[in-house]
Amino acid sequence: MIDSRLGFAAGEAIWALHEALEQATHVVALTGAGISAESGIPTFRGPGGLWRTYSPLQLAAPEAFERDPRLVWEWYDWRRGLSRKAKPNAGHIALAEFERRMEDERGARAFTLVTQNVDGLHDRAGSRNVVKLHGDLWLVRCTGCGATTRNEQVPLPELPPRCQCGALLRPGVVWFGEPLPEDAWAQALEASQRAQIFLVIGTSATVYPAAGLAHQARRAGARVAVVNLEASDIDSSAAWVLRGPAGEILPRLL
Ligand code: BV8
Ligand code: ZN
Repeated sequence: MIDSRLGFAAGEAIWALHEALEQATHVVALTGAGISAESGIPTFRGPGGLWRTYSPLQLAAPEAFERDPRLVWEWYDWRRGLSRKAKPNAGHIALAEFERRMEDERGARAFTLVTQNVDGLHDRAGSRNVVKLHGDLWLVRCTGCGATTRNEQVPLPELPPRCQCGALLRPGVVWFGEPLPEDAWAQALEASQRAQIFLVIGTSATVYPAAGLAHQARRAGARVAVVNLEASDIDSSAAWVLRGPAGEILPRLL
């Protein structure tokens, strides 16, 4: 595939970016649903991203949960089942190995993986420091007493699940209109200010503030690289655009 801006075949763009990564002392990678697509988990906007006749934008929202907690939980129970069956793919694994190499060669905070995904596949691939901007499918939080616990039951025995205190449990994820976890956001921001290279992998870069991290990094001097199947809003501010599946590109790149 030819990248119009650089006039290289993707292969040469991969080489140029690989060289730049070799020199970098601080790298951030921001991932989205696209990196889990090759593990069989449908993306938000791509084919198969619909569940029954609902769009994620309708279901991943507090109003939907207020209105019909059982319906929302049926969707999350379905996604938990998919995520459990899914295996980390070569893209997840390449990022976990890159984290280890960067740590060995350049120290503990040389590489920061920031994800919008909630499926837990980065953790299962061996990534150790995963900044989860939008929470975690495997956490549930009580709408009454606020207790947050890890719950990996698939399927859930009853929908909607309830806390011992009797109140409804909700998925431990960030819905539209909800603030991001403060510590995760602070960590992502801090790493983005330090990065020389900011990788944007498998995301349509349409949801904020997550998508804004690449602009923050660039303003602080980073060069942005995109690995994505399709064009996205972020391409215009990228020094490299590698068009193709993350599962193929990342092992070659990293
Ligand atoms: C907040 C967790 C404020 C839940 C998710 C109007 C304008 C601008 C912004 C807004 C607006 N109205 C509202 C907002 C804010 C809103 C927002 O950005 N809305 C968008 C839709 C416009 N944001 C929020 O509400 C955020 N909170 O702003 O709070 C606030 C502050 C203080 C106090 C109170 C409130 C919270 C947003 C978090 C929502 N939760 N997920 C769950 O998962 O169930 S969002 C969800 O969709 C993901 O987490 C991700 O962030 C987002 C986008 O999905 P992607 O990961 O990018 O996936 P997508 O399908 O879109 O794209 C996949 C890409 O991969 C494609 O490009 C495809 O080509 C590519 N691909 C496919 N296969 C491959 C591949 N690439 C490589 N290899 C492959 N094999
Ligand atoms: Zn409770």
